[in-house]
Amino acid sequence: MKDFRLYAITGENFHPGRSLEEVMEQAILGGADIVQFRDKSSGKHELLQKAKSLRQLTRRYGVPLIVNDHIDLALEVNADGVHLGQGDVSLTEARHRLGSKIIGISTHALQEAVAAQQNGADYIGVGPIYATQTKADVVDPVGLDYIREVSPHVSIPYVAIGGIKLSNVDAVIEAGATRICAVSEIVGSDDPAAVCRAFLEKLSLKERRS
Ligand code: TZP
Ligand code: MG
Repeated sequence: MKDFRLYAITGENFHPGRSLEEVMEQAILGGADIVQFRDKSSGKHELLQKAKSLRQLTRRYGVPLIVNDHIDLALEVNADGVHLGQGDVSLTEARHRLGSKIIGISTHALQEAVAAQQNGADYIGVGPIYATQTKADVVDPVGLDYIREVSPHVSIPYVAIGGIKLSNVDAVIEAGATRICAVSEIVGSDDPAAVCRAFLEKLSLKERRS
């Protein structure tokens, strides 16, 4: 898979009055280089309409589109891949259905990270680093130590997620993360593009120093 640095996930409840497309376009214009469509409340028809529209948008900018949870939907709109949780279908089954598409999986502990890599994930989510209100059934924060733990054991890309804000991302980067994922900080901002630029500036500063 093409590498990425700033992973923006949709969260429509954070931007009432602004459309999914306009907010995600702003994120992309600010430099988000991968987008995940995550929607836990829409019905089937609405999910399809939104996924199609995000597919058009991301295609226009050459940005990969990942669909959370729904393999069928990802295949239907020809998304670039799927993001799974630990309780979702197995990586083996997902790989069987998705062929060479991107498969990412959330991990919360080292053994999950190692298993994900062994079982063919293309990338893993590492978190939640900090407490977050965005995900209803989220596990307790794993903290920065999990980033330090994962780095030497995993060779596939890993992305830090969970409660990451411009105000705390420096510590996440210091702990070793080179890829950042956020929902509320990006899509809940009045200026998603500026937030994305600021995240990328912080990641670049670290790259220049190392
Ligand atoms: N998976 C782990 S934490 C999380 C997801 C989807 C939510 C992250 O949202 P936020 O708003 O960036 O804390
Ligand atoms: Mg899931």
